[in-house]
Parts: sequence; structure tokens; C-alpha cells
Amino acid sequence: MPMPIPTLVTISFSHFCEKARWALDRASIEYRESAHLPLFHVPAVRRAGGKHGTPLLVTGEGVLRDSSDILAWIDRRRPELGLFGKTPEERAEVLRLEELFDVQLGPHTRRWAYFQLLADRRLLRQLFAAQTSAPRYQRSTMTVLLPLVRVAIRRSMKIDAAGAARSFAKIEQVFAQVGALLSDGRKFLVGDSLTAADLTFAALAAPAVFPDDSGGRLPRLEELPPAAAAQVRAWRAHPAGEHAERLVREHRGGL
Ligand SMILES: N[C@@H](CCC(=O)N[C@@H](CS)C(=O)NCC(=O)O)C(=O)O
Repeated sequence: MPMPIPTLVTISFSHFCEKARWALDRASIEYRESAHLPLFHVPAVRRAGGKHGTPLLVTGEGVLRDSSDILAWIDRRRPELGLFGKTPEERAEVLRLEELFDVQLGPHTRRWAYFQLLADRRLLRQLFAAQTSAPRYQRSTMTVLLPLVRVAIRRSMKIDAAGAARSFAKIEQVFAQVGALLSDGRKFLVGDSLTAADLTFAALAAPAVFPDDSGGRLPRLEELPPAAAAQVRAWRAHPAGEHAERLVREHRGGL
């Protein structure tokens, strides 16, 4: 019996979801996306066999509930891609960096960016309206639910000025570590081709560098409030930010 096409359940603009989507696209694995706005994702995730977190990949072999599990599954299906490097040493380094970015970068770019966006109702409304991969009823209901959703996001991720400042410091630390790795002139974080380390870094750095090629899922740099835009410009000028932007530009087809 042929395997059913996997379904990727997402919050459309989530950077952890983009990590999984990018890896699936890179591996040319056929899948369908069930994309949602925040809050609406919960029933969809539950129906698919998860709790509430996205991304979730429903495959013929079971349900994968974490972006790293999804990348590991892709690697088992497409080992020739070298998503985790070409030697055991490279694999160990890719896994180390993937974990570093998952824990020390992703939650912090998200909190920093949400802090900027939640302060600007018009921008938040635009962000939700731009998610054309999510069902139309969710986008129209969101205009009514917006005040509730702002409070829910703020509370669930402890988004306040002090938290945003802590996240800012974490982003700076990770950018410094990535900058140090790149300082020898390497084109990729590990080995001589794109691995899960680069892909994870570029996907999770997006809410700090707002790449021009985000497929319309994130606001454009010029739409951000001036202070946030100035910070994003500074991160873009950092070697790590330049690296993230270049990876998206050169290696992220099919947005
Ligand atoms: N470690 C997880 C993190 C995923 C994550 O933080 N997902 C967020 C979106 S960026 C989410 O779904 N939040 C909503 C929720 O948990 O209900 C992974 O790598 O998949």
C-alpha cells in the first residue's frame, strides 16, 4: 500500500514551523500543510495527535511532535542530502548547533519580535491578515479576537520589557558564537554544504533579521516600528545576520 502524504500542521508564520517546512522542501518530500493562526492551531494539533505545539508532522509511520524529530526523520529518508553532515564528527557538530539554536535562539528571537509586534496593533493585524495559507475564517475571526489573542500570547510567553531585554542579550550571545565560527571565512557552519545547523540557524534567526525573502509570512523591515527596524538593521549587518540572510536568499527556494 502506498504511504499517505505526510501532513505538516503549522502556525503559518512560526519560525520552528519554517525550519521543518524548509527541510521538507529541501528534501523534495511531498507533504501537505495544514496552516493555522495562533489559538486556532490547538484543535488542529489535537486532532492530529499532538498537545498544542507546532510543527507536527503526521506520517504513515507515526506523528512527529518536534522540529528536530522531523529533521531526523527527513535525514533517514534522504541520507544522501547530508542534512547532518558527511562524517560522524560533522554529525555531532550539527546536532550540537541545532540544539543550541533550538534552545538559546528560537525562543528568544520569538519573544523579542513578539514584544515589538504586540506593541503595534496595526502591524499585528497586518501580520495575521497576510497569512494567506491559513483558512479565511481564521483570518476574519482574528480581527475580532485580536485583543484576546494579544493577552494570551503575552501571558503564555511572558512577553514584557524585562523578558524582551533578556532575549535580546541571548540573541547577541548566539550571534557572537556564530560570528566566531564564521570568522575563518567558512561558507557553511559545518562542512562544505548546507546542513541542519545552517538551516536551523537561518530559520530561527528570521524574527531578528526579518529576511526580505520570508515569503510574505513576516512583516517587511520597512513596516517595523523605527526602533525595532534599527535593531534589525544592526543584526543584519552582523556576520551572523548576514549569514542568515544569505542562506535564505541562496538556499530557500519554494517559499
Ligand atoms: N522545540 C519545539 C518548539 C516548537 C515551538 O516553540 N512552537 C511554537 C511556535 S514557534 C508553538 O507551536 N507554540 C504554540 C503552542 O505551543 O501552543 C520544536 O522544535 O518543534
